[in-house]
Amino acid sequence: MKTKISLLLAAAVAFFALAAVADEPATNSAAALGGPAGPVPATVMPAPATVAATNKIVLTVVKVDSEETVGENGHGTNAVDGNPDTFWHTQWQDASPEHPHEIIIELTPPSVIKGFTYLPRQDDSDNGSIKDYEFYVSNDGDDFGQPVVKGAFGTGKDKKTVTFDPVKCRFIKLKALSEINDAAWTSAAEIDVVPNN
Ligand SMILES: [Ca+2]
Repeated sequence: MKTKISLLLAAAVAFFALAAVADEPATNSAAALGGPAGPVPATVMPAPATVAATNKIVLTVVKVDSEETVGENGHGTNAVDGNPDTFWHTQWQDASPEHPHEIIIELTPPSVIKGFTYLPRQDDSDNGSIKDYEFYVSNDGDDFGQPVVKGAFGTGKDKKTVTFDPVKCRFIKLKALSEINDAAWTSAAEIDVVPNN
């Protein structure tokens, strides 16, 4: 009888010992979740990435028929750099190619636009300021079809805005047919589009 009781006690001790061990991980886990003892990786979120909050269309010059890069900084890219003090100017140093002159600009992303703007050069000279123009759009950069709009800019240094029915496109082309003083050049401080929104 005494042996049986001892065996039962031993079994009971073993049972509670095993139960305590089995319980241990759960106890530790609960302590980790609720206790102050250190960070809990699963609940630590990384800082959110900064997302540029802008819908601005990025303009990239893909072609100009002519640009002066020796006598002055007349690169075509100056027409979309956001700086009114820099401008695209067709060649004049060793030769002055005749009209028409044109600049092709890619829109990223392709966008629905309802117009474009032209800012003439903002220094004291009028050389190259556009008079007669044609404006085209394209989806592939090759086929521009018929002009979306054509007209003539007035004189003056103010920004000219031309609007038309909204059209989706990936490329625009501004073709200059004449200069306000009938010289051979074309210049542009800034060319931009008017988004349809
Ligand atoms: Ca510029």
